[in-house]
Amino acid sequence: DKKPDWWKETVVYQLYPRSFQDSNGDGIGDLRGIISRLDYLKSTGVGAVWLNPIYASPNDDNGYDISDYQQIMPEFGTMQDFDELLRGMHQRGLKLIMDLVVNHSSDEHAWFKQARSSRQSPYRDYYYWWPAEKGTPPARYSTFDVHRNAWQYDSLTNSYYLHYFSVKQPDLNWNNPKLRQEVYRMMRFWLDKGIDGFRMDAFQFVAKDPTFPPMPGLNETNYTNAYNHGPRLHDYLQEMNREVLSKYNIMTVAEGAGRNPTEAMLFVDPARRELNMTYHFEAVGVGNTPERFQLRDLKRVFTRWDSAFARKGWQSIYLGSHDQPRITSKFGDERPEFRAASAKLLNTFLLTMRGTPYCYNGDELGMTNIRFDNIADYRDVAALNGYQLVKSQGGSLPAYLQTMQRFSRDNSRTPFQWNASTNAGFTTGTPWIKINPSYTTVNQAAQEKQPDSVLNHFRRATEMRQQHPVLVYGQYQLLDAANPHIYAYTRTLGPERVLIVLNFSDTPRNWPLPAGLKPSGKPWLNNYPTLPTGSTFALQPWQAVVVKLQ
Ligand code: TEU
Ligand code: CA
Repeated sequence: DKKPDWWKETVVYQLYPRSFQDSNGDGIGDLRGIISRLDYLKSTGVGAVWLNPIYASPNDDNGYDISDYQQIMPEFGTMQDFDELLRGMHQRGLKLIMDLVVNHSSDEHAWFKQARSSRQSPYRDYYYWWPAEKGTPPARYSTFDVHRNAWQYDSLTNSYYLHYFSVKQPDLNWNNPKLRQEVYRMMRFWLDKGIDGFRMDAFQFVAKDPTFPPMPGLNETNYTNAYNHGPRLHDYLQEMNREVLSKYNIMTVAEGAGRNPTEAMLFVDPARRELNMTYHFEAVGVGNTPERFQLRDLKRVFTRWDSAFARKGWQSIYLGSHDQPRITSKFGDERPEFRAASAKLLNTFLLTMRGTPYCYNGDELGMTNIRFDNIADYRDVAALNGYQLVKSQGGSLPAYLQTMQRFSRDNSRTPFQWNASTNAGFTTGTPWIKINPSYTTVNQAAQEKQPDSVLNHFRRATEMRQQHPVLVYGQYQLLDAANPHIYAYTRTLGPERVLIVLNFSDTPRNWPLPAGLKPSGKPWLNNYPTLPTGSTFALQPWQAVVVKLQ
């Protein structure tokens, strides 16, 4: 009776424009570079591309500090380039999802320049201010600030302004209906061009109590929870849905999902008419520990979130992004003998869970962390300001650099590895950030030629998901929950049942099939030539098998 939701059946490819393809030799990826790679994108089997911000920006936070929402960043190209990109994508049946960054703007946005100029400015109320005559404002934590203080004193009007992120990212005041209408107008501008949706940056943070009640004990581990779900958040989303989203056939996904699955459901319950999807940080958080992650924790998190959405709502499935280290380094095994197999296993996982899969560019090749050992190599404001903080506190800089080697966001922001020529085919100039030396062996051109490459495995996986609705809609059931090395589950839709078995370890392992499960025919997908058969699967290191059950 009802048309299926396209955004449930598609695979989203997250594309970091700065690092994807440079077309003019300035060392910075750009829109014409992306245009030149559209056939490649199409060939991977993804259906939608989420572009990180491409709007005018002084680039304090690589485009997440926007100075004009309706202009293209000159480094990335022109509005003509954008229109051509969108046309080229639509001609190939690819959807385009844009980043919507409206928790904050740049301090160089015209609104903020006006707002800071005078307490009487009509734009004053577009941002949050605390007049200094009221004393020091109640403590708020900022994740990127060198002092971790979200209040910045501005002498021009003797007031503090609020910035949850960097000092160049003042928070927009969503309590102000004029601001909200400006945002909706801007959204319509892009939607009327024909874009297919928005990924809504840090959206769970937009609602704030303008009286700023005290939040004692705020720190880097609890600020996300504390800032989540401020008053009227869902009023704003319902208003936005009424006035903008509901008028278009688009997909919306909020970064941040509240504090738990129950809060996440409030964003996506269709009856509430807000958004289609959110994504949470619990799964990626499992790997952000000093020790290597525990597979049982990963299973527990994914299984808990799946069950919360089993009857209504929809999830996003991801392991990596431009904010996270490379998935192969973090959840797989980057050693040369295991890199490819583990990357294929992780992609098998992403494409066989219930929810819309998100692949971060380069993960379809199994790219790995770069591990800079010098602070001068870093570009990320978070890494650089973190270094300043440790330094000013007299902390251990070597220890900080060691942590950054594992967790820095720059690990996943190095240029895409197209081929083995100079600069990996990314640029003819000097790249804005160093290229991972692994490009001589790990690159798209080489993988294109190898039938069993990570890339070609990714293509088989997207095609498999496309062909089998059970992998999109089928019910998920975890098997052998306590097993510390094997992640096994079934997906079931009507009479059809599929088994997925993933050996998350560098050791061959035997996995006895639970009673009653009988494979039927050849696996749909397998990252080894050997087929596990019989009532026990003899699995190779990092082997990943998808097989239909009788
Ligand atoms: O990230 C929001 C967010 O919650 C981040 O603080 C995240 O926890 C952090 O990057 C992990 O290191 C979004 C964008 O994805 C990020 O790239 C931006 O820097 C941030 O918003 C500000 O716009
Ligand atoms: Ca360029």
